[in-house]
Amino acid sequence: MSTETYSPPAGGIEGGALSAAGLHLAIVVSRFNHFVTYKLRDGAIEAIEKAGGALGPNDVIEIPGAWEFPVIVRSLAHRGYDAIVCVGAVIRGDTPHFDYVAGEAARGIADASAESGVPIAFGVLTTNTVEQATDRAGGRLGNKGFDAAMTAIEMALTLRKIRPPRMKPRRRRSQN
Ligand code: INI
Repeated sequence: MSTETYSPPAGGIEGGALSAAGLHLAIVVSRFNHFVTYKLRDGAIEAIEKAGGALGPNDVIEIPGAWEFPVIVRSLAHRGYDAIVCVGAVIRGDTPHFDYVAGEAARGIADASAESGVPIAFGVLTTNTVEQATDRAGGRLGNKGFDAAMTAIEMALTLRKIRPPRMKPRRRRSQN
């Protein structure tokens, strides 16, 4: 089992190399297992603020469960965000439900990111027990929401370096 958390590049968060200032970021948080996911969300918000970023009132979006991630991130990816952070918790129960929910959430998020070219960080815990989840949501193994947000910031900055920011479409002059 890996206990590694996000490791910033040289000159990382404190050094300003990972500045989120001016980035348009969204956090999508699933409410299922909210005693875990709200802690992940708070970790993601903390990371963005620590990196000098700001979130608008509509940039933290709640969805019912992890199954709903694909449809929402697919839509958000076309709304001008530089990166999106998904935080959720799928915890194994007595039935195979876990496998469907976790598998489709992961696949849908990966597909939306690859198709849109917008980084979408996967801060969705998939664990066998509640304890494994709480350990990773501000517990003894850190906060994977924080880590996912830092990953999203780093990826947005990396893409800015290797490609110019998208031009805003020019408004057409009215004919009269
Ligand atoms: N959703 C989760 O985010 N985590 C879970 O652990 C979970 N389990 O175990 O059922 C879960 N189910 C709900 C699912 O994401 C959908 O919201 C639901 O099926 C309605 O589409």
